[in-house]
Formats: sequence, structure tokens, C-alpha cells
Amino acid sequence: MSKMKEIAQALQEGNADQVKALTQAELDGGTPAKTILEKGLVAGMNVIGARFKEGEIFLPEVLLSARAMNQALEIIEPHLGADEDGGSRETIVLGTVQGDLHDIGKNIVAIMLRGAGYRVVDLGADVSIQTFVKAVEEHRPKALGLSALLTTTMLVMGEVIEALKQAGLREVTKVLVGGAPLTQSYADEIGADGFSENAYGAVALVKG
Ligand code: B1M
Repeated sequence: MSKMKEIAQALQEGNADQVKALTQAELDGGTPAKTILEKGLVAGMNVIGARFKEGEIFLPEVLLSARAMNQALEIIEPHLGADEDGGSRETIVLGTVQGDLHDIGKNIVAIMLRGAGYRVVDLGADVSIQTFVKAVEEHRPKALGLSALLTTTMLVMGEVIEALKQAGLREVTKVLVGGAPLTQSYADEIGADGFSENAYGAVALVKG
């Protein structure tokens, strides 16, 4: 089995110690962090998503894999170095919306943005509308990134945009949205400034 398949397999088994050890060994051996992220970790998480959907595995197993994923992300984060163009130290505020505990995709977006040289204020998951508004008021970020993984919680994104308008802060920042259930047409409908289906696209939107 290839090393990337081994990482994906250990992730599917929720074996955090093995995922971390294999990730570290690959980094030490010179495998690029982006390769480990895409071909090992995200590939493994995609299988978990498909098996959960089919009812082959249940929440406790998903949770174990998610924990292993987040621990491995901490290891690879320092290796996703700054872009060649040097990036900038502009601020981006990021969070998963209220009612939603899914943070893996958001964490990857945060890592990619830091790698591109941005200062990321990560508000975490299950972030209230008012917390987003206060953070925009305080940090005046170049972009506010909202993540949602549930069809129910993606509705909150529109409420955040509305609350920014009410607070007179809508023009202060670009609002970017992402997460598995989102589409460009939904982003347009709620008046977001950009949508991306992956973390690389999120960085491109911030830069653009
Ligand atoms: Co949940 N869950 N989950 N879950 N979970 C989904 C999302 C689901 C699709 C699974 C399924 O049924 N097939 C389903 C949602 C169905 C729907 O709404 N239509 C679901 C459900 C139903 C639930 C619960 C309701 C289950 C229950 O309790 N009965 C519950 C809800 C809890 C809550 O949030 N209130 C729940 C709980 C959980 C766990 C806690 C066990 C765990 C989350 C742990 C954690 O995140 N720390 C979990 C997980 C892991 C998943 C799946 C399996 C995997 C999600 C993931 O991490 N993917 C997921 C199935 C799936 O998505 N196929 C599922 C990997 C990650 C790298 O991808 O997050 O899409 P993703 O991020 C990508 C892009 O979307 C994009 O870039 C990222 C990197 O490329 N992106 C952005 C994300 N945010 C962005 C922001 C941007 C730009 C791009 O700009 C700002």
C-alpha cells in the first residue's frame, strides 16, 4: 500500500497516533505537505463521508476520524509555508456558523490562508451572528470567511450578511462563503462576495 493510502486508511480507522506518526514520517522524508493533505488526509475523510452517508459507519467513528484529522492538520500546518509572492499581513476573520460544529474544512482554509501570509482570526465553530459582527467591527478584515456543512446552518450565512448591513459594516469587508452544501447560486442569492468549493479557491478569492 502506498504511504498516502496508509495515511488515508489510518484516518478511516480513527487511529490518531498512527495518522500523526505516518504524517510526520512523510514530512521528514520530504513529501510535500500539500500532497499529504490532499492525497492522504482529505482523501481519507472523503471515504468517511461517503461511508457515513451510506449508513456503513456511525457518528462515533466519524468523530474519531475527525479528531485524527485535526491533530494531523496541526502537524502539517507549519510546513505549508508562505507563498512565493510573500503574501501580506492583512487580516481575515474566519468561522463556522452558529449551530454547526463541522470545523475541518474551515481549519484547512485557515491553514492555507496563513500559508499565503495572511493573519487569520479563527473564531472557531458554532459562532454566533453577533460574534461575527463584533469581529468585523474590531478587526476590519480584508475578508470574512463563513463555513457551513449543514443545509440547515447555511441559512445562517445570509443572516450574518444582513446583520453586517444593519450594523453599517457590510462595505468594510468581503464576505466569502464555502462548505460542502453551498453553490455559487446560493452565494449570489444571499449577497456574498465570493464562493469557493475548496480551500485553494478561498485563498484565490481573498487575493483577487
Ligand atoms: Co456531520 N454531516 N453531522 N459530522 N459530517 C455531514 C456534513 C453530512 C453531509 C454527512 C451525511 O449525511 N452524508 C451531513 C449533513 C447533511 C445535510 O445537512 N444535508 C452531516 C450531519 C447530518 C451531521 C449531524 C446532524 C449528525 C447527527 O447528529 N445526526 C451532526 C451535526 C452536528 C452539528 O454540526 N450541529 C454531525 C456531526 C459530525 C461530527 C461532529 C461527528 C463530525 C464533525 C467533526 C469536526 O468537524 N470537528 C462530522 C463529519 C466529520 C462529517 C463529514 C463525514 C465530513 C465533513 C468533513 O470534515 N469533510 C460530512 C460528510 C461530507 O461532507 N461528505 C458530514 C472534509 C473537509 C475537508 O471538507 O468540510 O467540505 P469540507 O471543506 C472543504 C470545502 O467544503 C471547502 O474547503 C474545504 C477544504 O477543501 N470549504 C470552504 C469549507 N469551508 C469553506 C469556507 C470557504 C471556502 C471553502 O470560504 C470561507
